[in-house]
Amino acid sequence: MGVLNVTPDSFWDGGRYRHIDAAVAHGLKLFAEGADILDIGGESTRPGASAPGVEEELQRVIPVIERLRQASDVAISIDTCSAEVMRAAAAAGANMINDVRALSRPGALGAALETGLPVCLMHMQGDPQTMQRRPAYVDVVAEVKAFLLQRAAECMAAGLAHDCLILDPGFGFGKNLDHNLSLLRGLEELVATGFPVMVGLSRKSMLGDLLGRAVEDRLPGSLALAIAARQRGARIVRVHDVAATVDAFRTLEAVEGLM
Ligand code: 8Y7
Repeated sequence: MGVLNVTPDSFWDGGRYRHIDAAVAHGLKLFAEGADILDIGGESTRPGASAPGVEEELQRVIPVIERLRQASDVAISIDTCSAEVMRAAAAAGANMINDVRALSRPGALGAALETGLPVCLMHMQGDPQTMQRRPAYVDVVAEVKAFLLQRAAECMAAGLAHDCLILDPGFGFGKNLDHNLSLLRGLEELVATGFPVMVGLSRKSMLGDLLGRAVEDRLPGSLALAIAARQRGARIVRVHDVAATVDAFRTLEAVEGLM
């Protein structure tokens, strides 16, 4: 899965259409590099970020989805927590919902159900404003797994099909370096639930903590984390660097005799 963020700082100035053009071009580039899915997001969930209004989020993502849908048959994931954005994205041709709040916002579960699309449920401790202040767990693997299974059960009770659910431990979302490493070491426990597992590790601050590197110098570390996740059974790996990750995975597959 390639990351396509549509979250410029000043989206409402005269540069708006240029931003949309650039986002579409970047999405098509990631598709050509081998991404099976593009994850399109209009709300920054980085630590400390504040949320845009729903109108602004719609204005950012819907034109990009429409244009990518016209231009290619890449699978499109909408990265949103908003019921309204889920509905509009599905109508514009999105194929999947990625909700870092696991359908907890009012109306989100109902909207996801209406779309009939698969949904990635992600674990987060706290909210993006405050989550990295003092994350705390007794047993991070057990707690994240229990939360995701509970949420999956609630979604299925509401009518979502088992086949439509994907689970994600939410690396960096209310987790310190030790928590993130424990979750990655224990990823097979989540894989053993039988739900497909998705991970996002690309260029995250755990690599800053581990290596002391700035975000632009975290590709080698990101590839190591992507490989570690894949070896433990992750089915969807959300990355910024598609071409490099495809090379790493093709190499891994050759070694493992998968191709
Ligand atoms: C993740 C994510 C981000 C992740 C899922 C970043 C939207 C932060 N990370 N969605 N989104 N899993 N499912 O650094 O780990 O890319 S945004």
